[in-house]
Amino acid sequence: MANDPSAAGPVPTSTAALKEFKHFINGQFVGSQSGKSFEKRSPSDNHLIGHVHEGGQAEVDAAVAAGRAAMDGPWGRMSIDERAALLHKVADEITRRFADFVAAEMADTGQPKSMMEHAFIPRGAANFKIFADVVKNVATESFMTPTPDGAGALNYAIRVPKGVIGVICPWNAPLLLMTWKVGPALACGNTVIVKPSEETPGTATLLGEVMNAVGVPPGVYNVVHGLGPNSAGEFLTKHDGVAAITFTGETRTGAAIQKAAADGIRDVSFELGGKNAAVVFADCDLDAAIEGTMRSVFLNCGQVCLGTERVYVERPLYETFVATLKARAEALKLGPSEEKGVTLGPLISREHQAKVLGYYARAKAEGATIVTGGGVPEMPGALSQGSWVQPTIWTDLPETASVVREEIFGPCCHISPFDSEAEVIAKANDTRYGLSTAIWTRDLQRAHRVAAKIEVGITWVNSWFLRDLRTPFGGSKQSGIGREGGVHSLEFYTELRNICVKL
Ligand code: NAD
Ligand code: 6OD
Repeated sequence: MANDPSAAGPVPTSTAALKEFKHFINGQFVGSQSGKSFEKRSPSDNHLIGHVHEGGQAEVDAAVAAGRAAMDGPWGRMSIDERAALLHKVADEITRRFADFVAAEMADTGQPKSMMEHAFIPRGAANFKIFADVVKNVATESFMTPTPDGAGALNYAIRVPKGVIGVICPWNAPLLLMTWKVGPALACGNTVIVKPSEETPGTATLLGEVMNAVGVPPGVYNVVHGLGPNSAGEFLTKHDGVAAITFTGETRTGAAIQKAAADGIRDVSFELGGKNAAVVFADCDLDAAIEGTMRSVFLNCGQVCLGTERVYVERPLYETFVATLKARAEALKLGPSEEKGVTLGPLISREHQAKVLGYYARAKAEGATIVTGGGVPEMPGALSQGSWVQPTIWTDLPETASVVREEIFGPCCHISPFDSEAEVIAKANDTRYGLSTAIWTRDLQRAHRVAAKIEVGITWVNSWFLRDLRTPFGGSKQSGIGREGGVHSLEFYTELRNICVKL
């Protein structure tokens, strides 16, 4: 029998181990002036992990003042070399405290330890090193300009930090996604105020300890915990002391933030939602395509913005592909982070579980063939209280079905057959999103041709989530504004100023 996630069964609590997540402002851990807080519970078994201080206007004001003062203080006077050296120390300290970061992220997200150890936490450290190195090596432009007197003028550009940057983060890869913004922001000489997701307060808080340990001046890295609307998130986006806002999260939230940023004409950088397609041609290396699609559908329990929720398979391979993916999905091992061999964790929260299960119900109601999954798995003991869902595959739905059109952000995909290149390109593009695609084929001419026609910011050919941090990263259409990565991050985190010198 499947578990009923809405059943309010006994919730294990251990008051002895309860954590208190405080804000990190001006180099100090502080509680909320209002005394307000909210609970953080484990996605795996719903036990109470701790309480998170909820920041309000007072904490945002204090963080902005600290960030501004640091810009005017030692941080603002540091040379690029000194700043870069300090950011290398931040990365090294994350690596030294690797086990603490892995533990904090596992507690918050419930995802497998191996994924934290091999991907998400190392990227947290790498994000500081790459941008520290990039800023030291980027040239600006200069022009010799002719003038009527024949002496000419020299135009040259300099890059300056923008100021205090608001960094608003999601819960799905907390440290990776936060440092992907904080790394370049600090490398460029800005200060930051991070508003982590309410679901994942752990690693952003821990990073405060790292900053102090390596001697990053107070006020450079600030964290204000809280919620979105009418809480720390909204107050941060509306604060006129915040020069620019970088946000990763849902497209709908991005629209609210863009409105807030319009007051004061502040710049925004957005990494938003996706409804990404995988395009599998019959000539592909089937093992590689299955392996890659398994990762792109089920990694992080499907909670990856780049993940695949629509799979299009060329008709001669369709039956084989569906049967093979089904067998592999059914072999996934669900369980808690620390358990050996676990390949699928829970969803982030009961609220998200209810959203994903709502889509599972709609798929059924809209006439899907449920190839596998579609419900809540039976989990033993305390795990029965967690936010688990079955890995799920559907077929036979029209392109208009809600699970084919809307971002679900769970371990699920719809697979459908196609007969021609033109047909699959049209289907892949028939969405308001434009984040990523994976194309699987041995015909590289076709791969280049199709890749150029798919309206997304990132296309992988015969791979998925293979990252080079120097490349432009971001979404088209409603999947984002701007590009991050390598020199592209500098476009957002600095302002170019031109200086014209009459000779
Ligand atoms: P979310 O939009 O619900 O929340 C993200 C953050 O915004 C949280 O910190 C939240 O507190 C804050 N927030 C909410 N409302 C706000 C408001 N009005 N003003 C200011 N802040 C506000 O997103 P989520 O559920 O945490 O993350 C999942 C979403 O993120 C998915 O849509 C996923 O596709 C997207 N995502 C995109 C990328 C990318 O690179 N494109 C990466 C990861 C996640
Ligand atoms: O790899 C990255 O830099 C990145 N921003 C990944 C985003 C993953 C989304 O869930």
